[in-house]
Amino acid sequence: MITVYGRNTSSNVQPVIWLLSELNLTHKRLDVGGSFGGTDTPDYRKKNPMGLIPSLEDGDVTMFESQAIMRYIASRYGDEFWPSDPITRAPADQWMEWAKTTVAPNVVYKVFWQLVRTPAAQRDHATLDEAVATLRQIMAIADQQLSKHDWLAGDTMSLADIAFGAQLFRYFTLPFDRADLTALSAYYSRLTERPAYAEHVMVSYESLRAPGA
Ligand SMILES: N[C@@H](CCC(=O)N[C@@H](CS)C(=O)NCC(=O)O)C(=O)O
Repeated sequence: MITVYGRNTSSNVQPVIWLLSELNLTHKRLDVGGSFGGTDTPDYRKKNPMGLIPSLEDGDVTMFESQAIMRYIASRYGDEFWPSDPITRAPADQWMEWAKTTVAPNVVYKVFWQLVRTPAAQRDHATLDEAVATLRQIMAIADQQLSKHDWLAGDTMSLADIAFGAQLFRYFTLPFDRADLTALSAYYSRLTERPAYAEHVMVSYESLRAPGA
């Protein structure tokens, strides 16, 4: 049985569970992290020395880092989202890294953090404004890509879409000034029609809201 440790409101846990669900893999998710705690025990630190979520156990495999976990799951349990051919896989890998290193810092660690996790009185408006401006530029790149084909890395869904799409619920529901991007909006709309996305990514983040945010 695959076990994922991590609360369902985490932007790093959600893509892992979304992937498991897309692949119809039997798994269980345990509430760990945030208000649930459980990340400081010696036993948990053996799974994840950073004391963060998610962590994964699958038989003899124990690991942390959400993107590595996704690559492990997708390559062990099929070829669908992570092609074994390096040439086919390269664009998916490229956009998957882009989603994590370029999009997530702005959507999650800046805009989401300032608007939801930070009391309004303590909000850092310079950080927020800079991230909003950056997002206008980088989401235009995604929009251009998605105007050429249905998925971020080409004509088939890949881990790039899981890594990127998992951030779009926050991106489209947070109250900030987004660029009007037709292909990106249509892509998000298609994602929201996927049952696994609706169940595991479109999860209310109100429990994470700081008092006064
Ligand atoms: N690079 C790590 C980042 C993990 C991370 O920062 N997780 C956050 C949740 S999104 C966390 O564990 N926060 C502490 C907590 O929830 O207790 C990954 O992708 O797995």
